[in-house]
Parts: sequence; C-alpha cells; structure tokens
Amino acid sequence: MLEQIVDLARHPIDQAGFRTTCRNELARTGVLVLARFFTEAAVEQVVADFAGRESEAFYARSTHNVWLTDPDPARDPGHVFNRQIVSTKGLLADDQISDQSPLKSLYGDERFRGFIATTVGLDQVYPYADPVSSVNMHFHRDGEELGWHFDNSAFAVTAPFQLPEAGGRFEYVPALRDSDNDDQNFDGVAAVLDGERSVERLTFAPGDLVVFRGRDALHRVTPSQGDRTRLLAVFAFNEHQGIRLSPSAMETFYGRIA
Ligand SMILES: O=C(O)CCC(=O)C(=O)O
Ligand SMILES: [Fe+2]
Repeated sequence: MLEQIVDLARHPIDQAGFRTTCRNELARTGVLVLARFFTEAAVEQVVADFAGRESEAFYARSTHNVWLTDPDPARDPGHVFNRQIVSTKGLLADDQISDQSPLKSLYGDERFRGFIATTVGLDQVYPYADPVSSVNMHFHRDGEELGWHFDNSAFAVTAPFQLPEAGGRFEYVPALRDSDNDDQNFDGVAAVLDGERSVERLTFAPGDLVVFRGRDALHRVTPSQGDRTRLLAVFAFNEHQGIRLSPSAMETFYGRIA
C-alpha cells in the first residue's frame, strides 16, 4: 500500500497542483528534493533490510572518465576526456533486492510512476527490461566515493536511507555541458576536476526523495567517513519501453552479465 511507504499527506503525489509545483521546481533548478517523502516505518524497514549487506554488493575496482566512456586514443592521455576518475562505492542490483521490499512496491506503483513522469515532463516512464538496472541500492563504506561524472540518463530518482557520520556529500555543478548541442565544455570540466571552480552542495536526509537532472550537471559523492554506511536507493526509469543495458555496460556497472 502506497500510504504505508509514502507520506502522502506531506506529498500528495496524485494532485495536479502538487505535480505542477514539482515539475516547475525541477525545470527551474535541475533538482527536486522532497523532504521526508518516505514514512518512518518505510525508512526503518529499508535500513533493516540493507544495513549489513555491504559484502554482497558489487564494487567496481576500476576507474572511469567523467563521460563514463572508454578513453579516446585520438586525444592526449592528459586530455580531460581521458582523465581517470576513481569510484569505489558498491551496489546491489535489482535481482538482489526482494520483491517484498518497499523499494519494489514503490517502483511498481502506477501512481508513483505517473508522478515521476509528470515531474520530468514525460507522458510515461518505463522500467528497464533487464534484470539488474531498475532498482539498485548503493553502499558507501568508510572512505568510499562516487567520482565526478555526467549521467547517461536525462534524470535520476534517488533516495538516501542512511548517511555516514561525515562526508558522503553530494556536490554538483549545474548545466556544465550542453549535451543536446554536443558542447562538452572541456575547460569547465577540467576546472572542476582541478578544484578551481566552486561547486554546489545538495543537502538531503534519510527518507527524502531526490529527482536530479544529471546529464549536463557534473556531480559526485565525496568519500564517506565513519562506521555508518551511506545507503542510497536508485530508481531508474526510461522514456521508452523495452530498454536494456548492453552486455558491456552490465559488465562495467554490475560485474556480470544477467
Ligand atoms: O549517490 C548519490 O547521491 C548519487 C548517485 C549518482 O549520481 C548515480 O548513481 O549516478
Ligand atoms: Fe550520477
């Protein structure tokens, strides 16, 4: 039942007026944080379900560029396009998360999907057609981070359930590139990587829902500090039905081909 998972009094996701407010906020700023979206009971259950599953998560022990692509041999190894970024966080894939989880109930809920679609300006959103991509749980133990990157997808829906004692901050630079016009702004990206440009910080708390436009906003999560693992759920949606990750992307992001 949706009302056991979402605080619908605070966030009436079925109401047209509420949806319009959310859509306008996302369009204006590129990010929407709905504070205390999840009920306390749902937060407690998700933490109980996932805290302690760190060792089951997949941790990619490799580096990536900001664009999440292979290096370009035609460019200098020192070019910002080929700069290698470290990411050490882990994840549990969709097929490692119980169908009884509130995360899956929410993800499959038509009212929630309708709300997300309206908020991001689409008629409908669809799940991934592969067994790994739709709902994920990210784990950042002490020292683990997610390095600077642009998302492949136009928008991301995430939900922090547990934050570390310190660190684990979400930092971003809005509209740093213009992917629609293939303007990659190499100088701007280099300035961020070199710490020469100020960045924004997004504050959110366990139980919040975050919708973020990360295709053109460079973003990262700083290293976690302390014994408490950062737990963040990612709800991945598509504009079209039947989309699956390629085998090579699966190998990169999940360490296996499912
Ligand atoms: O952990 C976060 O807050 C952001 C995750 C993210 O940027 C991603 O999964 O692409
Ligand atoms: Fe991202």
